[in-house]
Amino acid sequence: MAIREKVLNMLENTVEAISGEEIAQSLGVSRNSVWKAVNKLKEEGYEISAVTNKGYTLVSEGDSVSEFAVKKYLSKECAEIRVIVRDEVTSTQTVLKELGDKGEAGNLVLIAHRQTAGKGRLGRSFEAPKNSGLYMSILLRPKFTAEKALFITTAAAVATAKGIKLVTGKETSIKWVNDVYYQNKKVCGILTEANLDFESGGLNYAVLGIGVNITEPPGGFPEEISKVAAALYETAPPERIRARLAAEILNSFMGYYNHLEEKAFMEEYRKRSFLTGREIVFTQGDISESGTVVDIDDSARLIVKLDSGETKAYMAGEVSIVKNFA
Ligand code: BT5
Repeated sequence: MAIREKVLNMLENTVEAISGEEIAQSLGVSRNSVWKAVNKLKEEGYEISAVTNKGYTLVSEGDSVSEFAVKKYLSKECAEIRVIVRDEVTSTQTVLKELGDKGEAGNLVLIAHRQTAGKGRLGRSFEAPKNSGLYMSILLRPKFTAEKALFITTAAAVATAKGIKLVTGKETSIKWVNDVYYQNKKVCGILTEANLDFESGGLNYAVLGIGVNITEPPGGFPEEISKVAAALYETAPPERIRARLAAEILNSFMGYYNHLEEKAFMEEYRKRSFLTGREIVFTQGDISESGTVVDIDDSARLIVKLDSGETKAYMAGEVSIVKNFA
């Protein structure tokens, strides 16, 4: 256990203030190490007061995310998960893909407090301002074929919706294929990027990225996305929401991922489908077709009854909604 974990444990278990000297003695480390550990905890969001001649008290756990804060909530499905937390990265996807290229083992989770170049699909960007959301990627080394890897996104969408429900009590829906919606707006985007092994037809690795807006950034979302983006909380969220949410999404996702072929998530995906019953325009490249979404099949294809009367199943593409929300 790192020194700061031990310091945190002591602070969590002490009601009265505890001096740096006492902590140092009981852990067998220097006072300077205690001081450094306290500062690191503060950086991670823990509110720790220091009163002269008395010592340290844990005032609040804030919305801290740290490796051990996340690990505390992980279930046995995540026994092999390793967690890294960084203050700022370009994109958690980019960092993990670089590690994947270098041969890093799978089941590695990277969470950042902020991304300076958050990625969406097809070269789009994902806004990830400081401490406003959960920005997390997972490096996976799937044993299954590239075709099955499509279900990583599907499973992740359900895992995210379930994690949100468990931790916040809030109901969300899933907009095919990779968005989670809260109150008719996008609260989460999901991106899966794969590195293919052409010889085996399998994958060298896949990186799954999940970005959840927890609160709006100070001053609100940037204008370009203010009409489409939502956050789970309008005011300050409950303590440690990001660490708990990260862990619950991982618990649920790894449960599905470890038995992906069972597709146990499909029923919930359909139940939470935002598009079913809605009139839409489907676009893929130059093709644009309008109709009504009737279902999502077991291959996670969107089933649309086109205005022409024909029924089509789409694997991938963009969907915009024609009719206003009911
Ligand atoms: C996505 O792409 O929604 C995938 C987003 C994945 C984000 C995670 S965060 C952790 C990991 N690291 C990364 O760098 N990425 C992943 P797409 O379906 O293409 O949607 C992108 C579009 O969503 C943008 O063009 C905007 O319109 C909108 N958008 C951007 N930022 C948003 C936000 N914070 N909340 C809601 N909508 C947003």
